Amino acid sequence: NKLLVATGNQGKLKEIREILSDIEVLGLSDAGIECDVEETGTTFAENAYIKAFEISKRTGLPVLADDSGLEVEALGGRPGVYSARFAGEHATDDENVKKLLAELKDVPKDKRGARFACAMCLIFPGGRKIETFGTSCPGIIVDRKRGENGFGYDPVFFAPEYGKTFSEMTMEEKNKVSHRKAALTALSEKLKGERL
Ligand code: ITT
Repeated sequence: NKLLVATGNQGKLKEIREILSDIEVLGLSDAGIECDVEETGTTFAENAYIKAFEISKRTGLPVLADDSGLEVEALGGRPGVYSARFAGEHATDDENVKKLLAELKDVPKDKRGARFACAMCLIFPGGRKIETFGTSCPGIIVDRKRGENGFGYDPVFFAPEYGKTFSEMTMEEKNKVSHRKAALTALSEKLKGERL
């Protein structure tokens, strides 16, 4: 019972592995596949489909793709689908977080609301596809990094309900309230226990 996930992001992969604990989850690097699909879509759903479709075409295997990002209210929903490339084409997580904090420098605390969003697309050989979407618990963007866990924007995404940033949560805690968990729960419901 194996599932190939069309991602080169090790942070995503770790979380997906933990959430889908009864399936053997492989990333592109585990399968020796180059991670070079261009994300030309304008929505999370389009990009998830583009990644799943391309890798399933190349391998003939069932493929799951995750396209996700951070939506900040004060920035009109940016960086959104550009979250990975916010500070430039090959930006590091650190550079993206720096750019976000710089853009929010003069925004007061009560206007720093944000959420993560995640689109999942699963494509079977033969072309059947299942698509889902999920959002995280509400958050605010704090003005400095807090915590060591997670990846991406986790160190500055503070969840008031829990009094912690996503980086101060354990993976188990984050996986209860994350956009990725919500999208994968919806996916399991659509699969209704059917084997992959
Ligand atoms: P793949 O396309 O290979 O899956 P990627 O990192 O390019 O990897 P995306 O295009 O979906 O993935 O961009 C998602 C970006 O949004 C990612 O780089 C993070 O910076 C951010 N992000 C998504 N989920 C996150 C999470 O749970 N915690 C923190 N940041 C997250």
